[in-house]
Amino acid sequence: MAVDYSLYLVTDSTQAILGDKDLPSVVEAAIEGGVTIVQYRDKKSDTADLIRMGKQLHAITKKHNVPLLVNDHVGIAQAIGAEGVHLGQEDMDLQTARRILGPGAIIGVTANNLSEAVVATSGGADYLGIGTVHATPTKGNTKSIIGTAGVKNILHRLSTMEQAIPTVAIGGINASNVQRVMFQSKSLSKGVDGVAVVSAIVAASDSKAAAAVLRKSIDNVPTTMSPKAKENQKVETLLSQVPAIVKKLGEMSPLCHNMTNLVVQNLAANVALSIGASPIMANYGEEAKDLAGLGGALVLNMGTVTPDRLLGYTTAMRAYNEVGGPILFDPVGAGATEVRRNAVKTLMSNGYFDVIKGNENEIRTVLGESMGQQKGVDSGASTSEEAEKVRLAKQLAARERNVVLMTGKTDYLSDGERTYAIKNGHAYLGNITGSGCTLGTTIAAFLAVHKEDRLLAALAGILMYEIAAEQAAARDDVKGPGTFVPGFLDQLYLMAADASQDDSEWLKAAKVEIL
Ligand code: 3NM
Repeated sequence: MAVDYSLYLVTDSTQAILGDKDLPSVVEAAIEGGVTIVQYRDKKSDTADLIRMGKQLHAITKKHNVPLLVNDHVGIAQAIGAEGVHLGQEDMDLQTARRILGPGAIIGVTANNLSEAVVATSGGADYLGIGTVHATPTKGNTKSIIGTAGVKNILHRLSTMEQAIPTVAIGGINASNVQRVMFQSKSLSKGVDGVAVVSAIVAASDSKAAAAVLRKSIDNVPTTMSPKAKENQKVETLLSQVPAIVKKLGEMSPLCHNMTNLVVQNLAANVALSIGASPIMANYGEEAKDLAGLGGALVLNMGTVTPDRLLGYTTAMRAYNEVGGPILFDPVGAGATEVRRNAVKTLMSNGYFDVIKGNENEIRTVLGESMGQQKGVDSGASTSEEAEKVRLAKQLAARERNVVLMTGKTDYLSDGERTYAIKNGHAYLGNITGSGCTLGTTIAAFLAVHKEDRLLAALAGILMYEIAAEQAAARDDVKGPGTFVPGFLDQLYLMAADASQDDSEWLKAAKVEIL
């Protein structure tokens, strides 16, 4: 029998999740809403109660032709004639369970890492529950939060194995993130077959409606990261859309929420104002819960990171991810210290970034390819050939299914499918502090107003920023880095004003090549 794992309900009978509702009614409503498989999970009840409830649930699932699995208790599964069991790593071993339940039983295993996944698959598991994807209050003793990047790693490994095994992702999955989890965790060769949820259905006041919303999202997961990638490929096609996007930015004046380092606060706020965005420099993560709903974008800049800030960043990421608000991640000095290398891992496993922007060392570190010790936060001279830089940007974008900008004398912009080289900017940008960080601020503002094609939004921001720098450097009153900063802010401001008048002469200076 082919099992449909697409919407996998795991029950919970605790007051915190189920409340005063009746579990069999919740399960039946959830099946009516679109749940395709049910796991009875009860860590507290004694045998008699487990059998009583198990029988009631099985009567319901059988009526709807949906398999019922029992968590952990192989004997209970056998006693009530359930279709199978789900085994955690601390539960009975797979082979013993198989011997007891026979070849026809569905036996699933929880896998938190590559080796657990490989062992369970070669040991004959019928499916894997991969997690914990996001932190969840539902299960206190989860081992580690692996994020969608962790799920993707496991899927990639599984795709190289002889046995094809279905998988479900579990942990903190709900209506607001289910599409992102399914979309992002897909490796080039393999995606999850479904998602397993507890609280998103069991804690909901209307479990049928909650299941139906999840069902609809699962059935409509986007298949490509850039629906416009095909039509928006040629440089001319992209450039022709830039003026309208710059104009829209001025009209919408989106909120540009910066959680950035101590050094660039003032310049970042001024750049945001000059291009026509509305900056807020809120570094306290709890504030993101309100700010994320305002239609803006978030910049997470890792410079001058502290434990407090890291906590704030993860809270803010979550808030923006939940509403689908764009986030730009700037892993400043990613390879400089052990603290920052770990901070990158924490952030990358906590959610999704729409754009990752960094110099070559930083992108390499985020990709997990160590460069050895990086000195400070300066970009340092690059010795790599263009092909190597393109590989790094493209590979990270393909892995994360997002947009990656690798900055340098030439910038490389990729979404894993399309890659461009941008040769604008001026040497003075390298002589002032915060020029990379405030490019991040600029791109974030553009992401907020142009959601259809994030690569194009980023390109518009890069061009406005770097061409303004060229114009500023050419001004008579600009004599060096000190006078460059005010001249640069003026040029950004003037370009925004021109855009409002449909004047986009400046765009003629764009130096963009498709690779
Ligand atoms: N197993 P919710 S996480 C039962 O990581 C369970 O193995 C997990 O609950 C694992 O959908 C989890 O409410 C709880 O976040 C998932």
